[in-house]
Amino acid sequence: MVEYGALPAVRITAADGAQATVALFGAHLLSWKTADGKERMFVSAHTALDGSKPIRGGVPVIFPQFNLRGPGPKHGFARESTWRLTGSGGDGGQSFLQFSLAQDDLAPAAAASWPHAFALELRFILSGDVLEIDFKVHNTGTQDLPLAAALHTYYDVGHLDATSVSGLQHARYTDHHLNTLTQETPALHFTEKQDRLYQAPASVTLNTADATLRLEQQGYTEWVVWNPGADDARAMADLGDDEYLRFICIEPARVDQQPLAAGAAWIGRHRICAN
Ligand code: TA6
Repeated sequence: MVEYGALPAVRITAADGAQATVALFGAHLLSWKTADGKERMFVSAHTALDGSKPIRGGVPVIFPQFNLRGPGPKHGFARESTWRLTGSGGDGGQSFLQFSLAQDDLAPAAAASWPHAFALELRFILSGDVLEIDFKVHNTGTQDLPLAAALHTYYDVGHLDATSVSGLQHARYTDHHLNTLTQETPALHFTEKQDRLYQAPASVTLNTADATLRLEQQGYTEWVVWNPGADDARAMADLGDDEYLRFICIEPARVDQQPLAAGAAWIGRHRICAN
């Protein structure tokens, strides 16, 4: 165990030196360093790191609701719940950490907002310059569970000016004005606020001044791409006025709550490859 701010966290180091740090609060990935020592995650210098609020940065785990698309707390309660470390180890160059959360683990307010029994497993697998995050949701109840899920990943991009996302040309998306459009350009650049929901291909590429990351997903239905831009950033208490220039979020997501049958399991896989 290590301390990250005031949060207990677990750190793993792979054979080649790649490293990941995950807080029990939210099973929240706070840092991912590839074997070259380069930090790939952005965490705001203004975020709470004491469990009193969700963390602004890293990988917030979104469950069972995306944003305000449901009756519960914004982006769900998983990012504000304390998970259990249920596995760790490694072999053959891979290292992993596994966290679990079930209905009995919830704080009273979250439990009161959610009448469905469930069991979550989140597994981080590190090897070389690849991070995989497998997210399993098991409906342990006797009725359908309305399921939305996402990994709200904040990438450290150095500077927004040199950043783009490719692989989305011709994809349909909904923007923050709720217009549904088709992306014409080969790459998305960030000259203003972006909050887009893509019905999109299985992989996209994040290009920054000094890195290329290939992002793949299976089991999810959308990619959400978000940067708040200058005005929204100024209005956020847990983000510095200029910090929006340092990150973008690219999120594998199952945005709308869709029923997961009693006894059934859903698995979302996300693979991030840096080179
Ligand atoms: O994923 C994009 C988004 O849903 C945006 O609409 C924006 O509000 C953001 O997430 C951050 O939400 P948060 O609750 O973490 O402030």
